[in-house]
Amino acid sequence: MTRSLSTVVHVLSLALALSPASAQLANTFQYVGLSGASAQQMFLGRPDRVYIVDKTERNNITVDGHPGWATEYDLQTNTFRPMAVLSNSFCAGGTVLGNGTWLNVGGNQAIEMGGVSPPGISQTGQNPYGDWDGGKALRLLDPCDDETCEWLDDPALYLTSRRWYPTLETLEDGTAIIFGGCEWGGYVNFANNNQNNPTVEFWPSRGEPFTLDFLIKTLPVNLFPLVWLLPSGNIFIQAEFQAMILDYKNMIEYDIADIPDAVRVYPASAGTAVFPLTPENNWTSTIIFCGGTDLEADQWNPVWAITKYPASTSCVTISPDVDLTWYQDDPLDAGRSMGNFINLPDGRLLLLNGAGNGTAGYGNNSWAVGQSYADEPRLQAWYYDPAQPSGSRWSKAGLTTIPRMYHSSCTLLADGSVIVSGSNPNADYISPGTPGYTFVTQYQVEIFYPDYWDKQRPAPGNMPSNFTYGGEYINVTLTMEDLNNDALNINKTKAVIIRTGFSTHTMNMGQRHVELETSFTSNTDGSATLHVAQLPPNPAILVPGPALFFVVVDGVPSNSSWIMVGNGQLGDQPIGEASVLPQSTISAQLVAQYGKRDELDMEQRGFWHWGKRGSLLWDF
Ligand SMILES: *[C@@H]1O[C@H](CO)[C@@H](O)[C@H](O)[C@H]1NC(C)=O
Ligand SMILES: *[C@@H]1O[C@H](CO)[C@@H](O)[C@H](O)[C@H]1NC(C)=O
Ligand SMILES: *[C@@H]1O[C@H](CO)[C@@H](O)[C@H](O)[C@H]1NC(C)=O
Ligand SMILES: *[C@@H]1O[C@H](CO)[C@@H](O)[C@H](O)[C@H]1NC(C)=O
Ligand SMILES: *[C@@H]1O[C@H](CO)[C@@H](O)[C@H](O)[C@H]1NC(C)=O
Ligand SMILES: *[C@@H]1O[C@H](CO)[C@@H](O)[C@H](O)[C@H]1NC(C)=O
Ligand SMILES: *[C@@H]1O[C@H](CO)[C@@H](O)[C@H](O)[C@H]1NC(C)=O
Ligand SMILES: *[C@@H]1O[C@H](CO)[C@@H](O)[C@H](O)[C@H]1NC(C)=O
Ligand SMILES: *[C@@H]1O[C@H](CO)[C@@H](O)[C@H](O)[C@H]1NC(C)=O
Ligand SMILES: [Cu+2]
Repeated sequence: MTRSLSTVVHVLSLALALSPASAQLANTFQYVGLSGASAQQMFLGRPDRVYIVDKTERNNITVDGHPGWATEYDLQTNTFRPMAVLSNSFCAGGTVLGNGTWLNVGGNQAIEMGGVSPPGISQTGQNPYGDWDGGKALRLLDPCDDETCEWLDDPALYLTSRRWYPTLETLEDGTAIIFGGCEWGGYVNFANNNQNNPTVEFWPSRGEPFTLDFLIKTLPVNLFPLVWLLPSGNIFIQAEFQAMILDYKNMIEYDIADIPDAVRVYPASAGTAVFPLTPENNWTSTIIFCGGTDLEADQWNPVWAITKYPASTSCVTISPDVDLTWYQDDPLDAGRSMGNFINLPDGRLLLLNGAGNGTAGYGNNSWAVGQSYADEPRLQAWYYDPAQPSGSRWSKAGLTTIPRMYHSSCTLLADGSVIVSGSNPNADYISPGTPGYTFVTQYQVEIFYPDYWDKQRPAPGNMPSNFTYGGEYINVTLTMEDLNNDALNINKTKAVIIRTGFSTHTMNMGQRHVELETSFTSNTDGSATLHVAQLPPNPAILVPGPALFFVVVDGVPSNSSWIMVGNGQLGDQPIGEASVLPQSTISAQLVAQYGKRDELDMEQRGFWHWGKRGSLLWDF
């Protein structure tokens, strides 16, 4: 390819990027449909299916003759299918097991209109909403593509203790561990309410629940404790201002230093996530916490105007397996409670949703906004790039018009976009336009399209459908077009697995981004084979179960393939030797040819930026 031809190609691709159909989507939120039930909880269960679970309330769907509180959302048609859930799944937690079954755990007693549960009301479905007591509930779903699957919500499978606001995490063998919660709910877990459930248990059960001192010491702010399995096989837990490491195999607790600046756990509800675990960082977990509120233990009694209290701007990180120090990170542009972090395939994080003042929760206090304990919706989404130097990690993403307050959720989708829905800081359904309510029940589903959306997207061949721990590497093929017509881009290509997690209360339980080791063989025509290692031989880096596999070329992700990590069964996973990759090869001729092209590209990019500022040169 000659210099002048590549210039033409480049200008043409600019023209394409500016065509109206695509140029409008990057960095925008688009309304796509209605969710049927408000998305308090949401997860991607199949490549084109998102599952939504709400608390029992007067939703706009009917199931068995009463309002329903779960739907399946079809991403191809943007329509929903009502689904039956027996019990009140109010503030339940969830995760996906190593065999692909999703769990939804806990909830509240049965309620009537207005979200109230007067003494003596039926706990077995004999009320207007037909809901059963969900306090001990354990609900199972095997997602499907043919609209036949239903939640299995069978009291015979229930837990032995009540858990309202429990956190779930999946373990190395694909089973689940369930943390904490309380018996009867409330804004926080006031010690004098005597309803704390400071225990941990497994599912499938391994016997009596185990009491954690940590979940007693962290009262009253220990609901939905923040929990991550670490590559060491220990578990990191954060609640109130405290933090610890749990050796869950021996149930030994190790306290570490308090988290600086703010409470991050619900209802302070910071945005939290794990940075990508990569070959460069030796698959070390670094966890980030952004926002929350600096309310002290004695300030949680909502007798004062919490909605006027600004949320925290503080961001901190910790890498618990290697260094127990808390580090300050680039702060937020403005305080945020209930921000939600999404791991993007290109290695950045997206922060969206939430509010500038107040916290999660609701009530009828005179100072509440309607019933909301938060105000000042944060409509601006941000990218956070852990690869950038300190001081320049945040950049603006997109702006929505829909407040996503308490009880909203979001998750990455298989095509690299992000679905956002929910918001209902109210005891029951509140319709748009209800006087006195700024924050109504939200059914609108939006998709956020990250800035890579409009770029030439790679469509590699031979995308895998499963990964093992160690074992033979695989080959994925890329054409010159996949490499954006630059043969050298094969050396900027990454292979990434993402578990999207179970989204609720601004946590995406189990969300993880793991980059695999790669090498490549470049062909003389500029196409290439990407050699992709299996996962490192350690299931604690990425637990077994369904996930998304992306190939990312120079920051632009492909559509993902839907994969099963591990052997698809619960139990110890087969572990092989770490994959041994071939040496990377690329012909000297390609380097000479495309090396020059790269220099030309740099000039073009400079020109493009200048043109954009002047906004005259590229007005196609
Ligand atoms: C409620 O359901 C009706 C009938 O399906 C539909 O027309 C309407 O748009 C829905 N409203 C909301 C807010 O979802
Ligand atoms: C996964 O394992 C659980 C626990 O044994 C079981 O209830 C569920 O049916 C299994 N799912 C599949 C798809 O086999
Ligand atoms: C707030 O008041 C409304 C209207 O009276 C009632 O339906 C609702 O249950 C109350 N909510 C709470 C959290 O007390
Ligand atoms: C990477 O982490 C593993 C433990 O997960 C450790 O054994 C190994 O020494 C580390 N390698 C480097 C280069 O730090
Ligand atoms: C949010 O908090 C700030 C700081 O306390 C206050 O100035 C502002 O008025 C609050 N906003 C609302 C809508 O209450
Ligand atoms: C990605 O998938 C969508 C369908 O979900 C399809 O329309 C699009 O062409 C795919 N893009 C690539 C680059 O494979
Ligand atoms: C893994 O994928 C390969 C190739 O796509 C397939 O041949 C094999 O049967 C799969 N294994 C499992 C356990 O699904
Ligand atoms: C992968 O590609 C390399 C060379 O490009 C080849 O030697 C190897 O046999 C291929 N492996 C598989 C599993 O196709
Ligand atoms: C890939 O890029 C790196 C650094 O940019 C360079 O050191 C390496 O030699 C390149 N690999 C090949 C095979 O060209
Ligand atoms: Cu809640």
